[in-house]
Amino acid sequence: MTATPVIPCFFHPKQLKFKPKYEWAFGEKIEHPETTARAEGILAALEQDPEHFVIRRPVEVTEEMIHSVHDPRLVRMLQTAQSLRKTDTFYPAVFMRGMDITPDPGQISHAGSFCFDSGTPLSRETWLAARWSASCAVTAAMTVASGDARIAYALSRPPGHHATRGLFGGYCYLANSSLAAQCLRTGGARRVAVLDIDVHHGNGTQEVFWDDPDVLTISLHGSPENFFPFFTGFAEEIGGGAARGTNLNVPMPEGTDGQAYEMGLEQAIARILDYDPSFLVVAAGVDTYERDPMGNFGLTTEDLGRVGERIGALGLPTVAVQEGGYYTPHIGRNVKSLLAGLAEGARGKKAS
Ligand code: OKP
Ligand code: ZN
Repeated sequence: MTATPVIPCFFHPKQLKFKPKYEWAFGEKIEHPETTARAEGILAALEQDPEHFVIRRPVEVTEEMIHSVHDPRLVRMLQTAQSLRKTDTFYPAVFMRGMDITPDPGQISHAGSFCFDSGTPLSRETWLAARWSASCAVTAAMTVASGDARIAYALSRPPGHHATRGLFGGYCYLANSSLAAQCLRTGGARRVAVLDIDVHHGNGTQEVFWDDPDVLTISLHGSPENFFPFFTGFAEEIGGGAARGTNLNVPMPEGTDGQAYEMGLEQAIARILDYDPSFLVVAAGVDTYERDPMGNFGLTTEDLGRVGERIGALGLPTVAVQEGGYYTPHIGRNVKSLLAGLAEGARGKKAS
């Protein structure tokens, strides 16, 4: 029995410099869910298993690469936040619209014009952490593109799949998974598929590639009828222009368990097989976990392993980019289960 190859995992300690303070939840001030403990929990679990995972430092993403996905004005706003005072956290609060206004990305008070969600704050460390988070995704993509690894993992934090070309929100500042896909494209890939298994709709990735027939975007998530991000993630959203049919949303009801999830996943798998991409990006949120504090699905740690195995069995060179998944003592083993599943599936060992 041959061992599965070691999975390179990218992480930079600077990603821990950003500590969003709190969030309002129905009038209650709660600790912000996007904590450093999430990343630390994942890192500790991976470090404990050197037979299967090796931690590496990412190469810093270029501004040119960031601009291949993002409006330079969004980047400018995140950089503007670097001049906040050390102790300040800025919550976008003015969301002016419908007037003849020109938001200035050099002015922190205009941040609401570059943001869609008041629960996604800025501090002087946001840009630093977001840039290294994106660097993990892009370096993982380069590692797979070059053939150095068949599967690579980006321990990206803060997450990215809600960030659009021009807006931050949903705890996301830079679109990490989109950047990974774009990087594979510029590396010469014919077609790329992004499969988003975070419990929230990947609205950012959907928007970035909405008109692009060369990137298939798929998201499985809690129905936006009653779940964040509310406005997007419906099955009717299929892509625009020449890209019609290259976006697939699979909304599922609250309480979806491993068995029900499998049906949605099979739909996604069939679409990917039909599209026949040369690379796969997995927007790997683990907030489908039954005890996740933000999620509304009921997957177990073992279910996450089976999901990984099914995706791995596609046999595609794969970049897994961490998205959501909130703190429980199990976050590390959940990510490990998913990644080990990917490796097992890729090896051709059948799911039982
Ligand atoms: C980010 B990712 C709770 C409101 C919900 C936004 C959730 C962002 C999830 N008070 N806040 O997809 O895991
Ligand atoms: Zn999520």
